[in-house]
Amino acid sequence: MKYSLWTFAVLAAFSISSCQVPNSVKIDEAGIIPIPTSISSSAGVFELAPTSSIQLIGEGDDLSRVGNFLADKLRPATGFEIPVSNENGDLILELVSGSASEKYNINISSDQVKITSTSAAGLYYGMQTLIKALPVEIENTSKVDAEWMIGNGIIEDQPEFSYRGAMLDVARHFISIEDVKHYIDQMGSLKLNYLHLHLSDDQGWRIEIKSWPKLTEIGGKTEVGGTEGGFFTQEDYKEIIQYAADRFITIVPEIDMPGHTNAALAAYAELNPGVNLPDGDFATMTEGKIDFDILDKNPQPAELYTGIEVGFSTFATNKEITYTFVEDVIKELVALTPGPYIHIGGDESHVTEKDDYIYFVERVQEIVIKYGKTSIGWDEIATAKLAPGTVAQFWALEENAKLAKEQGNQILMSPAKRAYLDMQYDSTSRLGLHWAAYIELDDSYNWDPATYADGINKSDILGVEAPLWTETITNRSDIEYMAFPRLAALAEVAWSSSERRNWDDFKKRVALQGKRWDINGIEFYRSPKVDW
Ligand code: TNX
Repeated sequence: MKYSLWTFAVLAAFSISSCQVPNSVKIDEAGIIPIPTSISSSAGVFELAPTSSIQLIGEGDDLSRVGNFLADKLRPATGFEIPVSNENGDLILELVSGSASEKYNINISSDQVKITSTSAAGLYYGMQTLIKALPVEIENTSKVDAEWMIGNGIIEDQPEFSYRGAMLDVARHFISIEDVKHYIDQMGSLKLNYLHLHLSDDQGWRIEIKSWPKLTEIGGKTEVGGTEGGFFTQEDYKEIIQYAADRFITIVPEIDMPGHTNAALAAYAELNPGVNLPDGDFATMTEGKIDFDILDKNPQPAELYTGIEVGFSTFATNKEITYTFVEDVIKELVALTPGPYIHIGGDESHVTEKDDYIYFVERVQEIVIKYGKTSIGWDEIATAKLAPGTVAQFWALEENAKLAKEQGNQILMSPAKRAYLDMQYDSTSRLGLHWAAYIELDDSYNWDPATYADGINKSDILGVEAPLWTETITNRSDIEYMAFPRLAALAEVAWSSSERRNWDDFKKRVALQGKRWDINGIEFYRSPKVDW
């Protein structure tokens, strides 16, 4: 016999490891969400080994933090030590010189994986891609037996939009700091980079303001349904900001005004318009007529509100005390908030006279500018004169988005029919509203921000944000049911180009993502559109 059995066995083993890469480990078959700009797969595999280690090339705390994140993610399931250092390693994170961008590359060969970027944020996104390129078992928090293989290849990736956001409404139901952090973790894994916190509404005021303490003492007491509310102390808020920043996520705080302000109006009588009398209060009536002078001097505090109807409250836009108040709040928020934006709300102010509304929005933008920040507001603010740089968040009316564009301002895309995570999936969904639409997973996925609204093009758009309103949502499990899998679809809409997006392909990838969510204990909605 010319060839021994051994030779045959060695040849067979060689061909499996270097040529016939099983489909399950091919890099272009991995369930990477959002889909990268380009993936090219080649022969062979990289395998994580007990001796694997992370090598950092470059300087800075951000770089070490990304290295440690990766190590912390890989250690539990593999049981490997995975040291992090500047010494030679087979998992390389390299900060390269060049103007900082979120772009990254990954080069996977049989002996090493190398991620390069000009920024630590880019390396963080590369790391998230690498994790999704590994077998789903990597999500386990204790050791499992698996072959930790990744198919060889090259990934090049960069985001389509610079603002990729999610919003949590912590006002209708208060959401604990732990649950906010948990949401931030999920956002990071989907390469989202802005978390908008809706901190005040009719039903609650959720951020401590030291100069106006009754906002939280009174305004934070309750929530929708009458259960106990809550609020973030300034220390809590700073903790959230840091936790988010460690994951390259910027917090955008929102104080919704001049409407949606009942909680503040319950805390401070003087912010109320004088004529806002509770039913049946005749104390300020003279001969059956309301005495407006007395009311203006002695306005009544509003009652705390625990329902879900909106549009009935307004600050007194004609009183100086209102602007003193707004300035104090903005000053304290700005001192705590490193990000560039303050969200000033501005939606559904149905009981504010149009002229008063415009005056208010214009004045509040100036206050935000005075403290060095840029305003974002719901699309209605575009009916006022927008300051340069102010961003209009499109949720309802295309004509408002157009008004913003005509003024030379950018638009943040959150069309309620596609991007609202509080909309029901269908009529059987156990939670959610449906005033805008029923939104199944394919509806969240199959739209293009750059063509969605007539006349609004890619260059007019700052980015995409997925808001989660919490009228019907009370805890982590509710959040997970509404946000997942749709947040993954919207993250791909925000990150990946429309040419790269494909529903049939996404369906396969999100099914793999579902396995990860199962391991993470995330109670996502099992959309019937996907073969989970
Ligand atoms: C409309 S979206 C609102 C919110 C509600 C939401 C419920 C927007 C700017 N205003 O106050 O929570 O609908 O889907």
